[in-house]
Amino acid sequence: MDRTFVMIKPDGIQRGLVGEIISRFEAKGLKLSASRFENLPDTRVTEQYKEHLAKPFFPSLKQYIMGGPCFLMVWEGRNVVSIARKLIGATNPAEALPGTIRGDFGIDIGRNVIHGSDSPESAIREIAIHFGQNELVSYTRIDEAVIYEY
Ligand code: IDP
Ligand code: MG
Repeated sequence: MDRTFVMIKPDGIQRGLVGEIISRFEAKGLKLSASRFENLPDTRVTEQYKEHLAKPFFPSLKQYIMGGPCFLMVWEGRNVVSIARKLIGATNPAEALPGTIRGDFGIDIGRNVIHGSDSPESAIREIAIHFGQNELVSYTRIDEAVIYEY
């Protein structure tokens, strides 16, 4: 099964969206394999967003992500990386489609509620930044038998 890294950002926590967001992933048929609620240290925020280090918005992005606790998750499922990105919606919530998390709950690009890995390679990299192998829980969800055709 594929895995992806998803993180509810501090604005999502403050606005009480954790349960709503987890529900959407669960209802889709994806499987939670790890989670942690924490204040992210500078080092992991920088590592997570290192592709954006030289961008003008990097300092404000870092301040945003370190502005309060985040809820970190690993989700599992066939093609979960692209499925999660679709559930999350476009980077700019003003342009994200209704029905997506950012489309339903956000307005500003700098307060877009949630992060999701953009490729299977990024997912592997990001999961390793935040979670140890021993934190990834392996189990079968009973409805997998009817969610997947094979
Ligand atoms: P993504 O989160 O949809 O993958 P990226 O382009 O990888 O989007 O940007 C990472 C994060 O940086 C975004 O989710 C958003 O929080 C922030 N960000 C991206 N572009 C801007 C911008 O132009 N202004 C402010 N923040 C931005
Ligand atoms: Mg990205």
